[in-house]
Amino acid sequence: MTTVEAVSTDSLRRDAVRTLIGNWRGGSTVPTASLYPHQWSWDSAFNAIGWAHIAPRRAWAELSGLLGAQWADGRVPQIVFDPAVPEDAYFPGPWYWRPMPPSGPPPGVRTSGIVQPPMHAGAALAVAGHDPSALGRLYPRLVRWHDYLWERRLVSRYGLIAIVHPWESGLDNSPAWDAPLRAVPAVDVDVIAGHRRDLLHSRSAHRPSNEDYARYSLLVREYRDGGYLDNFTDLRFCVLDPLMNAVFAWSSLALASIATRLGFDPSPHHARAAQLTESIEEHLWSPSLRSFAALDVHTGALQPVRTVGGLTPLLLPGLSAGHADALVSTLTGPAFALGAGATGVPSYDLTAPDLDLSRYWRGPTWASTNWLVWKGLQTSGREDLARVLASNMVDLVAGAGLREYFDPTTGEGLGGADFTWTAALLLDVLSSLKDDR
Ligand code: 9WN
Repeated sequence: MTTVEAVSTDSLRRDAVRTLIGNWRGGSTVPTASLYPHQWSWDSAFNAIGWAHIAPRRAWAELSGLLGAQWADGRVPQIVFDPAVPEDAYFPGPWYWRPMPPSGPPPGVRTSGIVQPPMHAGAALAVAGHDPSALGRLYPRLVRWHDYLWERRLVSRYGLIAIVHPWESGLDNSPAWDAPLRAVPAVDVDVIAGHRRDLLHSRSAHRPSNEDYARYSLLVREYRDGGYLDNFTDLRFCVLDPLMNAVFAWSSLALASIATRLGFDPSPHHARAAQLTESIEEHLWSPSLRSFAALDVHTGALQPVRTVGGLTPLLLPGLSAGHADALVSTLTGPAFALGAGATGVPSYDLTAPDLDLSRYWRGPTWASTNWLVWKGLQTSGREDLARVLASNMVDLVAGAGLREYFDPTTGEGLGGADFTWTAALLLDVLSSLKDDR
């Protein structure tokens, strides 16, 4: 594989800046022009972290635009649709999510009705390190977003928040959803296959199956027809995901820091982070996997698979030393092989029989999850491994360009090209490597 020595970091930085600028649409950045032509929620948070290094005003515009589409009930939608993009450019487009309930988006704003991991307070705190100007304006919206998750998505029996669709996880096609998705019938497979637009831009071997798309679509229709109410017993898919909960706890700590900076009371945010951390440790730890795992609320079963999401509680400073050490040994062992053969953290266990190194979220490595694990290693005091992962992230781009994802064993670039979060997070990593020297 080409390494960072062979391609100068200046030219990588230039490519990253060019990609961010090329994907900028005046108020937000599309993840990649043809495959994902709208604004995505957790992408925007990662994008803002990158923009902060070169144009903090754009970082704030990105976060403000997303939070401007916040629903009346406080949720921040997974997608904000660009009205200038044709209805059928992406499936499911705006029509599929309608009608919107009274608790929905502001008038005239078209969004999907599900959410994604709440990276935004963490991103806002990072942007504020470069330019704090919009922090006070965004704080009340961030608080309402966290309140929505805490009040409407909390499964009180477990003290954790639920996702009601695999797309809410960000790791959409992860093997962690296979068993919970078996409870969802694959209906109208041919009709849905005909609606798909992703296969026009990406190889079918890299994307989810038509059967899974039929299941995803049915889940959307049922949630929509129920008025987007979070009545878990009525929803076929209801899962406690370690990444969703770890990111929520991490962002709650960021919101506490923001509150302190602005002169507000940080204690509710601290309390949530502590409760989430405790519940993650109590309910999502799998001793046999030596990792955290997703829990299906309907069956009570922990999913018996190791995925990168299970490693992300490393982000939490309150995690017990025992769990943090076990996660690090899982990360460096044969399943993820950090520093031991893999470049970047694979999205799925390299020893699993159904590993698929080119299919999305079933093996490839991604900038977004690498960045979360990188931050997690720093939080857990594993600077040595954090540096290995940071150089892996740079090497992947040096070898294959700013792709959506990569084969962690060969470094081959996969999925969409000129991918915004790959560029944005590369800028962040390059800046930290520079600071290290
Ligand atoms: C559905 C935009 C998004 C990311 C997700 C990634 C992929 C969408 C899709 O692209 O999901 O949300 O159509 O496959 O899985 O994490 O936010 O980059």
